[in-house]
Amino acid sequence: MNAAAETTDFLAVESELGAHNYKPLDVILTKGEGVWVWDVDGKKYLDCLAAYSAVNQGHCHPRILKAMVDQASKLTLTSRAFRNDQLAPFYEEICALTNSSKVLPMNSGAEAVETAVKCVRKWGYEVKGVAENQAEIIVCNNNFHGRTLNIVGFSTDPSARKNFGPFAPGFRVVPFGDAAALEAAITPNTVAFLVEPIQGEAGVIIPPEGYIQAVREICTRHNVMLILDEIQTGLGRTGRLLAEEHEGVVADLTLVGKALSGGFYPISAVLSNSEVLGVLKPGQHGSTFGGNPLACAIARESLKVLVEEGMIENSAKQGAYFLEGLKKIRNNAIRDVRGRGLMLAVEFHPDAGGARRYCLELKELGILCKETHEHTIRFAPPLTITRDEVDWALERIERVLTQ
Ligand code: IF1
Repeated sequence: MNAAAETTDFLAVESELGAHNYKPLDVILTKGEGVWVWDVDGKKYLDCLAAYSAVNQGHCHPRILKAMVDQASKLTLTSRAFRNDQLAPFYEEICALTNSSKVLPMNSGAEAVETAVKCVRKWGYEVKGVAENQAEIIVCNNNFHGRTLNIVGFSTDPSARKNFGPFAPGFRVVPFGDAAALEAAITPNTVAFLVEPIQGEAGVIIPPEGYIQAVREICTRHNVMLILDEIQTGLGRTGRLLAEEHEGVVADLTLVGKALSGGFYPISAVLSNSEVLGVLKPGQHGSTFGGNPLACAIARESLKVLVEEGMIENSAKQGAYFLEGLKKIRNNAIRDVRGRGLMLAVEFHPDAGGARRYCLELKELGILCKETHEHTIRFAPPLTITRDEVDWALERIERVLTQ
């Protein structure tokens, strides 16, 4: 088959045999290297999504690949019924890097969120003294924390919730960015506040300066656990290792995932700076693949690469330059341009016809990006992007957005 025929067949087979729970761009990728990906027709694209920040280190990073292949040739999975020689070093390295005192490894981001919810509830009953089954957790409107039933149960996105009920009780929703609203929602049964430092899926919504500091102080004063979901904002995306650092805040539980594996393998972790993880006793939580030696070996190298190759500093530097370039683009349809580090967004006015058409036009010019909630384009390339590659992207983005 020639490549063009192959592309058509991919679409037909996906449409016929796959569930239609996504509406991807019609590009069939076959190779990735650094910030670049290639489709089956040999066309090259700059990846401005980085798998929603799971490929911060760049596609197929050679050092992470080597760590994966070496470990996969030795030992991949033991279950947690036995120990392995990668888990303790992973614990030491991620706790030292994030100044954490306890860690619980899981696989997907949603599993890390669910694990944190279970732990803060258990802490609430066994340490804080909340009556059994009365624990409340506060979340924000327009949150995105994953797709499991419990998590969509506290989503405010109708399409994430419709016809998936009934949902678990015990969650309250407050406006994002409003610390006073958080304090007003706290009751004696409140055990935690779960929030993204910057709301990713909602469209890179950056809270007012000082919000995270304010919620940290409120949670401390009310003996409520602060859970920061850094699954998307963490690991260098916003120009710091963790987004919480922009406000000098230390959460009680910090959730990481995605780039914890550099895009090679599902790995997530619940990091704790308090003893809330200490409430778990053997047999009370776990997962078949959680903390497996292959995952740990990959995560160890992914973290090393992020730090040793200056990706966090590069995210801050290139992100500031990228944002400045986006802000210079003149188009009356643009409502807002915002971002922190390499977590950037261009929001269009609701009556401007939607952002997807710009994504389609950018694809034709060799840039892959994704709209969110119809009117916003996110630009979030791998943190390895160079100044020249940002210039290459900006020239094309300006061309499309000013047509
Ligand atoms: C998809 C969105 C982003 C996350 C935060 C937890 C999770 C995610 C802040 C759960 C995952 C992913 C899910 C992925 C697309 C992507 C996404 F568009 F869905 F919302 F990034 F914004 N917390 N986000 O962003 O992690 O269980 O997926 O490993 O559903 O296609 P996960």
